[in-house]
Amino acid sequence: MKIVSYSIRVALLAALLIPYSSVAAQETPYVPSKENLAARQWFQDARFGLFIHWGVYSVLGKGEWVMNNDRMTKSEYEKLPPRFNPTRYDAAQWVSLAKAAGMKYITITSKHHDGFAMWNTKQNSWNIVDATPYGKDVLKALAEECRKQGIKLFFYHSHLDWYQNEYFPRGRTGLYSGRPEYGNFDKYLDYMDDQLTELLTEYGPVAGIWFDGIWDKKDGPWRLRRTYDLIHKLQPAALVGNNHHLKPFAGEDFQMFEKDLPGQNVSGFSSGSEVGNLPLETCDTINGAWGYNESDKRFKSTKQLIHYLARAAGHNANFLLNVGPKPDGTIQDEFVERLREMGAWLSKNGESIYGTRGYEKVPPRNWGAVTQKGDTIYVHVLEWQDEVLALPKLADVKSARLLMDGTVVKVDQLADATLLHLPVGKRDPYDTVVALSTK
Ligand code: FHN
Repeated sequence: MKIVSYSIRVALLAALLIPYSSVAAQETPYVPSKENLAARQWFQDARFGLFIHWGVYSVLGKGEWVMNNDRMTKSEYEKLPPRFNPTRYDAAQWVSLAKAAGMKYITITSKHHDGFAMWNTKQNSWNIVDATPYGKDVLKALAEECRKQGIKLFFYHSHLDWYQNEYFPRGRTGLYSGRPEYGNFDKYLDYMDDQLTELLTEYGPVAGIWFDGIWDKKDGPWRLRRTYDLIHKLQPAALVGNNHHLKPFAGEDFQMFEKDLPGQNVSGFSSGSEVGNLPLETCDTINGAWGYNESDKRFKSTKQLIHYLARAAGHNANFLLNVGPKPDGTIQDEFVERLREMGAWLSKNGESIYGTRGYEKVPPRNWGAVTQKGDTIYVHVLEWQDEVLALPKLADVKSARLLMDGTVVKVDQLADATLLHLPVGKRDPYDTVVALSTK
């Protein structure tokens, strides 16, 4: 009886509180620091990052949603950490792989929706050091290696939590975990802020926090701005992004899209994602899964992945490409192979991606995408069989060459169009880049 009345009180209180979107709209304006603005510039120039979804769920090889999808209770799920012993985890190898792929940053799950901390949190023992035979802090090792090899590190952090009892009232997911029908959501938010404080004070410079999961209870009394301000207080340059699938709120530093280029909604996630004016990022998987999925063999080809990278750049967005490492700490061969092939292409064509911005005069088309840096316009020819490619008139073009080997490309200037004559037999199997010089 006592429990019921408490839960009703909590539910009423939650109902009275304003949804997070309206709270955000009423917030005082956010003025990013000088360090933060510089970090945004770096972020936009970086263009390509490695997303890593890794947790105890990898033991089952059915993706990171297995607790929810298989309707596991907390006590059933608690059997996974004792089985998680990634003895083949080698942070140096992961970072080297990201670098070989041409990536400039890594975003790794510190905590996914199962609430399990992949670092040595002091808040409870639901973490890799206290609950697994491995007993080591994988984020610490990764942070150190990233610093050594000059790669920036972001933490993906789930707002949504299927494990904590205080995550109450619950949202749309995590309903089979066997948690009690009461809890103190404010206490949960304090806990989350305390965990974030650990991540932002004990792991060196953190490039940013990548939030996810707020969509689970989007009208909940989230204290987004308070959390964002805490992050910026602890590390002013840390970039805050939130995968809420909406236009950014005050306090956020970049806008993200999931399995969609900015402005598209193929995934079904992006219906509310009106494109704002912050730096942009889109993320996608190599097969269909974020966390390790043993049976998912629908691998995208290297060509598809390079096309996505080029199209993202044409849309002025970064590409955050995911791997879900195995429970032993290794990354499966199919992923490694594709990442290395992307890196090989980037080693020759990287100047058309890094440090560029989407070229607004020629927005992305089915045939390809266009980027720009300084006096050079880069035409990424992705799906074009013919010899002559017509672009809207680009008045300033002085000369053109293939980026891969310098072959001269003939340009015809018509009254209302610029024609590029693409040399026969000189197509890159992935993306033929024509560099147009305007100087
Ligand atoms: O539920 C998550 C999912 O597991 C994964 O982390 C992706 C990555 O963008 N985001 C969520 C779904 O929007």
